[in-house]
Amino acid sequence: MGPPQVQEVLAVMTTPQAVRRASPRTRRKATTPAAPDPSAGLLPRTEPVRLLNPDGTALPACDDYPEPPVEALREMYRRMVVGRRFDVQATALTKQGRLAVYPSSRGQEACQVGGVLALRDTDWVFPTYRESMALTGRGIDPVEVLTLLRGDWHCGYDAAAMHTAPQCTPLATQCVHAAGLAYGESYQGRDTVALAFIGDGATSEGDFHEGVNFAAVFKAPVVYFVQNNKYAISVPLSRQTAAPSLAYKGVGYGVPSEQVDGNDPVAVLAVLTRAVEHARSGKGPFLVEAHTYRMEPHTNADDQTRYRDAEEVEAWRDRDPVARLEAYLRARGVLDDAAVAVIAEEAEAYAAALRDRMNAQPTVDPLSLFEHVYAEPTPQLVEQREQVRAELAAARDEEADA
Ligand SMILES: Cc1ncc(C[n+]2csc(CCOP(=O)(O)OP(=O)(O)O)c2C)c(N)n1
Ligand SMILES: [Mg+2]
Repeated sequence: MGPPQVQEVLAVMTTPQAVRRASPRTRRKATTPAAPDPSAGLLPRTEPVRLLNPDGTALPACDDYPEPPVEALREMYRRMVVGRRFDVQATALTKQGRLAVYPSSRGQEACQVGGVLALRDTDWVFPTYRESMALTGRGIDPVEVLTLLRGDWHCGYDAAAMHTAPQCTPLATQCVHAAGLAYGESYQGRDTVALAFIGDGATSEGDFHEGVNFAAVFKAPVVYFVQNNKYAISVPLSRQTAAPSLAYKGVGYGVPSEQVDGNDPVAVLAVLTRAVEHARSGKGPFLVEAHTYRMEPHTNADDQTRYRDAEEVEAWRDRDPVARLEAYLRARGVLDDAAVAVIAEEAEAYAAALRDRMNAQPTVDPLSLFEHVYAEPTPQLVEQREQVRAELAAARDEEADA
């Protein structure tokens, strides 16, 4: 006898007797415990972590994210106030022609400062063009931070000494650099963590996905810190992603993620502290999405009125991170008028010194542009350098004759 045909098998399986025979089995199957959810521990909370209300009053404590020590919060407040004053000064410098371009991070102070405050000095930061405040908050000389934005060809600070990569203008490339550095450090037995700042728009770039994937597979200690400020220049988040939130992008790579209210300084520092600990303890990368808002145009060259309403911007003024932290610290009795005045004075002095130093005309040798491109310059570079040299000499002669 040959093997039963498919139709015959189906006919036997669907007789009433066969269905009755199968039913106890089906019942047993229904009571079998479900397999563990492989995404458990990877998905973010459905709501951003928040420890303070917008008016600075405290919300109930959160077991997963203990509140940072009050001294750290006071220091955070100080750096946020000085950082905001720096930001205002840098914006003014663009209007005076002292700075070519400046992307403000006003409104994002909690993220800028919280990001670097959660790190050790030996950890590495991989910033974008918007992170000037984070870098000054890390203690880098503000003039050196602004060197690139002034139009110079190089990063003004010593990246290796400051454990801070040059500010990245090509979107998301720093995500790959951070993964490589972090992997290299752990490979050599050091417990360095790399923190890569990235914007909401840049999460659509391939480098973001490649960086996160590499870090996940090789357990590189990186914290990917997305500042979702709702816009990529004029492109709103709704045209950027269909994901429930950007933090959900981690699960696809096996990377645990969290979302946080990016205008709540206490929550930002608490979440980042845990993310950094996770990375340092050898568990691989962690993705944090902070919900925040850019209060100023994309840069001084942008006209924000073409793509967003003034009412929208105004609504975010009520969630100001600096006022929020100040109200909280005052209510806890660890900040008073006198302390606020001292910090405000420090911020003024910081801005005045920056203004004075930026008023000095930098002397840049145009021929230095050709150095450091290749160890040995190519024939084309040699030719171009000679061309510039000749043009400069001709201009000098013309000036002397005039
Ligand atoms: C690879 C690449 N593509 C395009 C640009 C042009 N560009 C500069 S900033 C920007 C928007 C980025 O938005 P987002 O990542 O949200 O950061 P934000 O500026 O809001 O901090 C774009 C498209 C670029 N710098 N690099
Ligand atoms: Mg953005």
